[in-house]
Amino acid sequence: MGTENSLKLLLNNDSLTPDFRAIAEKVGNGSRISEAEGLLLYEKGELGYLGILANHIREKKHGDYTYFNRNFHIEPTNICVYTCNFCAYSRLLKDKEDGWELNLEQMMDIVRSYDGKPVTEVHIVGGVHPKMNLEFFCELIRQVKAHRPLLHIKAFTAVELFYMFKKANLTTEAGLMKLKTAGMDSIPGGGAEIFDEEIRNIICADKCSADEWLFIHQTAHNLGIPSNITMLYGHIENFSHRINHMSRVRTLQDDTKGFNTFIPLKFRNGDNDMSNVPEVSTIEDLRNYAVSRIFLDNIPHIKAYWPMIGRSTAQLSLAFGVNDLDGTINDTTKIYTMAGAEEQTPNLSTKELVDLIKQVRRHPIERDTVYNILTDYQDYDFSKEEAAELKV
Ligand code: V47
Ligand code: SF4
Repeated sequence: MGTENSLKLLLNNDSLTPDFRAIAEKVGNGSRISEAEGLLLYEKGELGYLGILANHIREKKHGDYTYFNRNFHIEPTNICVYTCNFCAYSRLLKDKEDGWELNLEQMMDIVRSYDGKPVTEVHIVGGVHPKMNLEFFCELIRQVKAHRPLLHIKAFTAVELFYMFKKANLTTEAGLMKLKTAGMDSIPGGGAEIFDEEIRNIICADKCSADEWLFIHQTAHNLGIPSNITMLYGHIENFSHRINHMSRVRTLQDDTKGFNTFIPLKFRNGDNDMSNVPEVSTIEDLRNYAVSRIFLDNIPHIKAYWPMIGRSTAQLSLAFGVNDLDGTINDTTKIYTMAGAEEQTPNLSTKELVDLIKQVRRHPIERDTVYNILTDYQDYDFSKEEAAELKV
């Protein structure tokens, strides 16, 4: 049954209350819901109802297309000057024997290990090391670009950037221009956590504020650097904090149009200072994806980060507004593994990712970082790649 029919059936249902009918009508005619309506969806929206609305929007925007890319991560260090309570990954400089610090050569070795492999993006993020400065990272980016000019470099959360620019005594604009000139192509969405100041002060008091995070992304967008945006949910925040977070995103996006993708990140409670906080259920994950899709009418893509939620929930999420599954990753990130995420060795070959998408009757599309379509995998013959050992 098509998405139009599902919405029609929903609207024909006499037991729909006026407020839920009004929201469904707005979704049907493509208009924006209010913060109060977003909150109502979180508080009282039933999973089936949310799924119909979110899927309607997803299919209006993207049909069955489900995007992924072929990427790998570099995590330069897990030494961090900050002490976010939810973070299982970072170590303070004084405990550095417990952590890692990669030098330029070691990071270039990682890049070179992908020579000849069809990856299109490197995602570089890590802890905020007091001694890894802007010059060091500009040099890393220059070397990566010199070695592989077509590799898209998505690098550094606003939290890392804020610290780097402050230490270098540069304005946000000047710092971003230096990185852009070195070859940085876009900025990932990490570090946003939850913008509400009260909650932010409890879970990550010492790093850049919500306004500072948003200002870095706003400036990046104005300089032609696209970015993503995350939301860490399912800890001590409540639904109105999530709506407030997304409302700030929506407002900035109206102005800049620079965000490509919204990425809800489920709080995982393994081995961190918030291990006493229970994790939310899979149902809550699906409800959250759906409300995000419905609320963020001006954000093109909603991503489920499969290493975090696992393959089955990632598949389910594709019926609740999600249209992107990030990338093959190749076991190159530790940030979730260390917090007890589903996937302890996150690694999917392209074929496995394609099969995962096809199993739930969606249409797998390889994209580049900014969503240009690279390959349609619906009827793809993998035998040539396998024969050439290009498997990633
Ligand atoms: O900001 C840390 C999160 C983020 C935990 O832009 C945790 O394409 C849950 O932002 N439980 C960094 N989450 C990763 C990130 C990201 C990932 C994938 C794609 C993109 C993109 C961005 O990881 C941090 C923080 O919110 N995080 N610890 C935890 N215990
Ligand atoms: Fe550092 Fe990022 Fe961990 Fe916070 S979440 S402690 S900024 S590595």
